[in-house]
Amino acid sequence: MKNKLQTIREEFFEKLKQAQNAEHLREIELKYLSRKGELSSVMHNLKDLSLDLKKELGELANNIKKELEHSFEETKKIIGLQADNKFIDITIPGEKVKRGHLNPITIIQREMEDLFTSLGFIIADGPELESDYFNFTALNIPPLHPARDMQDTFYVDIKNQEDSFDLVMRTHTSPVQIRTMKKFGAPLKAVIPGRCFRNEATDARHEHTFYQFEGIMIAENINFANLKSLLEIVGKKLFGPQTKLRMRPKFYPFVEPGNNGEYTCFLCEGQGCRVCKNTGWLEIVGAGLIHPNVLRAGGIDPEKYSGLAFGFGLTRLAMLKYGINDVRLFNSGDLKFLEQL
Ligand code: FA5
Repeated sequence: MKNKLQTIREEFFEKLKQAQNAEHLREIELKYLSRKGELSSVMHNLKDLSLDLKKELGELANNIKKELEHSFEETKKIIGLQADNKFIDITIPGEKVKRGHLNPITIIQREMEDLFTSLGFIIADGPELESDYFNFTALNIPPLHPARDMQDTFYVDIKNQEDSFDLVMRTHTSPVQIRTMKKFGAPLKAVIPGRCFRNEATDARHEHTFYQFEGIMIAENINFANLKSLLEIVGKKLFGPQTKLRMRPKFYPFVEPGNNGEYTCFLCEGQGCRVCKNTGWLEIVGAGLIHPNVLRAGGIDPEKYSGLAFGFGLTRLAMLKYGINDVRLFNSGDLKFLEQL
């Protein structure tokens, strides 16, 4: 039996040396290493031997088995690598790298930024976690004023040994009006794109997280005509030269007079359709002349300067432009939604 084992070993290595492909390997495995292979059948016969012989030959058989299996695996690796290399065709074009693309909100934001920087506006930025003061009080919405109910948000209490104050996730980009006034003074032309948050019962048009695009222009003698002509320019740029603007009164505590800017619907051109809910008009921007209290909070003298301000819902603009019917899709993380745009 010892001889038989040695013969199997020699034959195995002879065959392995000659093996050139996966098929040869399969044959060797079947003949020597499989459950019905030669090695197994010798090991099976060990059971009829005396205890001493069983011990001696059993050990030998096991060692040979390990040796053959190890060599077999090594050869398999080498033949596998050769097979892989053999089929490399360097003339085949490489695999296409998948490119990402800009989010629809970023596209609209950049379009708006291009327009306003070409008109001499700077682009300003501010924190998303804002003080209660900048988000409300400085914008002429004092504590306990009913106007606070218009924009509920997420409050963050910061308490430490020296201090205790309220921070809020900003409900609009308007607090950056005050920050920009304090930093640059008047005259001033700035736009402020950014993310806002509200404690909303969400639906197809309301999200807890969305984007706005704010603008202010402060100088001597800024008046309503300046606001109207500026918003007309934006409307034509966004929706085409035929676009008309109408402005209707709306209360915002930080502007006086305050109003809602509406554009003729780009789809039906004012005739009435699904996009404009048959009104012919799209409500897109809140705007007005900056309230004197707000200029004061920004360190600007309202006797000398006046200003205009507006705030677009950037997310809603992207919805209109791309025909997206549910605002919640933007934050859904669903790549299928983003990839189709
Ligand atoms: C404001 O936030 C004012 N700060 C805008 C403003 C600036 C007025 C300067 C005057 C002067 P309002 O709450 O209407 O206003 O929001 C402005 C726009 O943000 C809305 O028209 C809408 O397009 C968008 N918006 C508001 N809430 C949500 C929401 N939950 N989800 C998506 N978009 C929203």
